[in-house]
Amino acid sequence: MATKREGSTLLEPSVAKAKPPPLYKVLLLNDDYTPMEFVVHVLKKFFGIDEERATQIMLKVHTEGVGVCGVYPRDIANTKVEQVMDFARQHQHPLQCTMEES
Ligand code: NFA
Repeated sequence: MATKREGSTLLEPSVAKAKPPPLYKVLLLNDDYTPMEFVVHVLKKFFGIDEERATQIMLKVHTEGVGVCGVYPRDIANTKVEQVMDFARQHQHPLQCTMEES
């Protein structure tokens, strides 16, 4: 049997370590039309962020093009993206929300 060594990528299958599940960043993207107050509202409503921090994140998205709303396991991140996209569509704003492995 192969000897198990810390840091090795060549482990015997029977002693392979379980990898922790990946985390995903949920991102908001800037656009020219969605009102700033709507973006702040989204950050408070779906990500539990307070007014001051939500305003900081909104301004980062506005000036830099993208910002992180939070970091979650895949299914939770995916649900957040769907909730934000549905809410923006219901209000006829073009706000885009996406996710990427963190
Ligand atoms: N850029 C938008 C505006 O000037 C505000 C905005 C911020 C939109 C963050 C999307 C994300 N009204």
